[in-house]
Amino acid sequence: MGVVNVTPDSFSDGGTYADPDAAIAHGLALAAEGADVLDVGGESTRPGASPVPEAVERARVLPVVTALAADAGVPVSVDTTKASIAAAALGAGASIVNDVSAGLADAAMLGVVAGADAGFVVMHRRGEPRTMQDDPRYGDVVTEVSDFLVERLDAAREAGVRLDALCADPGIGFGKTEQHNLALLAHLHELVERVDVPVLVGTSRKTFIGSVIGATTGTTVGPAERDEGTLATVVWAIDHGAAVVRVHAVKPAVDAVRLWFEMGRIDAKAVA
Ligand code: PMM
Repeated sequence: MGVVNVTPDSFSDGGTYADPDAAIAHGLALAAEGADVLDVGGESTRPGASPVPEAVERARVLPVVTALAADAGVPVSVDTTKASIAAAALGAGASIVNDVSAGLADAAMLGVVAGADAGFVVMHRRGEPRTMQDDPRYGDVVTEVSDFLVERLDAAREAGVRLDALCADPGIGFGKTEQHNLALLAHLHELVERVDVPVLVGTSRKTFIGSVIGATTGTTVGPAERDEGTLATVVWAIDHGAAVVRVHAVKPAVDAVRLWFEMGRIDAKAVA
């Protein structure tokens, strides 16, 4: 899944593709690099971000969804917590809703997704972007995140979303410390088994990657310098059962996963 942020303030690529034409060109380039899905977002979810008014989000997202759904040749998802934006994007050709609130931010969301027979990504987060990194605590992060996802997947099914339209996401970096993120990745297989639907993992350029590298090198590692670290988490996530990885840099991820795949299927005894 390639990230297309049409925002002035995302932590990872803020402002680079705020103009719709630049975002469309970027999405087409990501599809050409091998993205199987393009995820278009018009509201930053970075820690500390403020909510975006509906009209602003709509104006950012719709032209980009419309163009990419028509021309990219891959499914388009819309990264939103608002049912009205989801409905408009689905009407404009998107086929998946990626909701970082798991349908909790807007009571109309599950009905919109079910009514459109769209795909739905259910993500775990703790708190709102403005406050979510204020000392998050868990007793057992893997179990608590898994329990939440199972509960929200059940709610989506009860609202009429088909089981085969659902995907679950532990929400790396959303109300989690570096240790919580590492624990969720370390035990990803347990979460994958628990939720029993395809799992999406989004580690790309997140703070914990910079922290881990910075702790050993004694430097500050900004988002633009986190792609190599991201790759390790991408291969790890796929190797531990993730079905989808959400990344900014698509080509390196596609290449790395191709190598992982070939290593996994080689029959050493059949090699002369
Ligand atoms: N991360 C971000 C935004 N949307 N959606 C899902 N499902 N999973 C994620 O991990 C996720 C997301 C934040 O990253 P960005 O600001 O670079 O898009």
